[in-house]
Parts: sequence; C-alpha cells; structure tokens
Amino acid sequence: METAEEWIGEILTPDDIWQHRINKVLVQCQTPFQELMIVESGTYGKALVLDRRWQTCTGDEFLYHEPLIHTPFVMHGQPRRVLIAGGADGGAAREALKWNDVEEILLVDIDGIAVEACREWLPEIHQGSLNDRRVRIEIADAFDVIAQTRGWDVIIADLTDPIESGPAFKLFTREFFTLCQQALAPGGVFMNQAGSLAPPLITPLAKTLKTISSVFRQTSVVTANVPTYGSPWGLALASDKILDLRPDPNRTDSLLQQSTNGPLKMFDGQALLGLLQSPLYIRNRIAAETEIYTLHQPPRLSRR
Ligand code: SPD
Repeated sequence: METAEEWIGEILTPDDIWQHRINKVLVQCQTPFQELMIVESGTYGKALVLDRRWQTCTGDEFLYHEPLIHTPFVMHGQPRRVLIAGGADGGAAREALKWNDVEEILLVDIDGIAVEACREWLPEIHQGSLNDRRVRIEIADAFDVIAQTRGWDVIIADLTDPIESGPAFKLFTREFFTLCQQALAPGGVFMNQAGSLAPPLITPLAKTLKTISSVFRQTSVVTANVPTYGSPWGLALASDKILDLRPDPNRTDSLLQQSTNGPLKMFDGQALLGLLQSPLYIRNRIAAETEIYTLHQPPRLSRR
C-alpha cells in the first residue's frame, strides 16, 4: 500500500475503533520485537505505529512529550543525568535537551531497528536529539540496564503499551519500579506513561499507579490530552521526596525561564498546575484498586 489511501484502525474497546487515514506508508517491517510502521497520516502528519498502536505523530506529539519530560524536571529542579527507557523516536530526549544543565541522557531501547527507522524517517520529532553528543543510546532491555546503574536525577519510561508478549510489559511491574527507585539519586523523580484514562479502559492505569505507589513514597497522575490516542492519557509521576502537586505557576515560569533554552508549545506554570489536578473518578478508581503488577502477575493487554 505504498500510496493507496487506507486506514489504520486502533481497537480501543471491543465496540470502539479509532481510525486514521493513511496517505503513504514510509516504512513497514517486522522487527524481532514488534511490527513497525512509519506513515504519513491524512491530518496529523507523520506517525510511528507499533503493533498497530499509534505511538506518536508530528501533529500532536508535543502534547505528550512536553508533559512527560518537563513535569518531572520541574519537580526535580535541576536535572543533570537523565535515563529514558524506550523513547526510540527521540521526542523525549529532544525535550530533555532543552534543560541547560542536562549533561547526560542514556536512552535505552530494546529495538535498534525502531531507533534507526525513527532517526531516518522522523527528523521532525527527534530534531537531532538522537545524534546529540549528550545522548548515549544503548540497544538493550531497560530492565537489565537499570538494574546495573545508579545516580540518575530523573528516569522516564516512555514505553509502548504493556501488551502481552510485547517488549514493554515487564517494565510495568513492581520489580521494575523498584529497580528505578534504586537507580535514582536522592531527590530523584520517576515518570512513566501509564495508560488510558477513559472510564472503560482505566483498569491498567489504576493497577500501574497502585504498583508504583507500593514502591515510591509519593505518586500522582498527570493528564495528557493527545488527540491521536483516542482518549485522555495518564502519566505517573513518582518520587521518594515530597512533591508539590499545586506548584505556584509564577515559580514554575521563572524556573523554566532560568533553566531551559528551547521553545515550549503547551507547557508553562499554568498548564502544569492543570495537568496535576486529576478528576475525582480517576483518584477514586486508583484508591479502589487492590491488585498490583509483578513479574509473576504482569499486565496482559491483548495484542489486538
Ligand atoms: N497507546 C499509546 C501510548 C504511547 C506511549 N508511548 C509513546 C512513545 C512516544 N515517544
């Protein structure tokens, strides 16, 4: 289907499909870990699609990558060493490089073919971050790498959804979150993509948050509204230090002004305050959750 008009449909629930018109398929292959597509969509620009799930696209990626990075960075205050698990498209690394004091970013992705495809076909997203001298890319399982490293100011898990037998499901378990906690420096902050916030789809997010809160002293949901994901999306923020979840917008703005060098499209002090105030049904659902994910009982989303 090189130029033919087709659709990619992402099955959100057994009764709901979220469809995107595809004008051109730029890359389509099966890597050792997942099916990879890079496409030109009709309205939202170029996109990375893994195992038929929309990951990121030029038209709305800033609505995901800016909260994913700048929320934990503001909470930390002065991050220097940053570890990104996943993040093959380079959007997370691009945002991290906007912070003046960042000296080192270790990007650990299991799929080298995905990293190379994004490097070649999605320059609009990585904007050179995948070639920056401060970014070291290791093609490996983040679970193994994080077990052997220490002293990170911020750890970001920028992962695919935890589908059964997919590359990411182990990274949603208590064992992985414990490794991240141990790999953080004092005052370190953790952030991951935790799943959909749509009422019928919220269970994996509730279990993920419950799991993270069984490890870290403080955990909170950050809401990202990314239209191409088909529903509001939750990010999990966690730390062993007490985080200010109602940060004063003026203080955030002055920190951003002093500490960053790149333009931001959606994130500032006022936006951060909003991102941190999750609606009641989300807080109630997480509070009611009793199960956590472990290696023994990991998430098992179907491949669809
Ligand atoms: N269901 C889609 C969740 C995608 C999260 N990861 C996106 C990777 C973008 N860097």
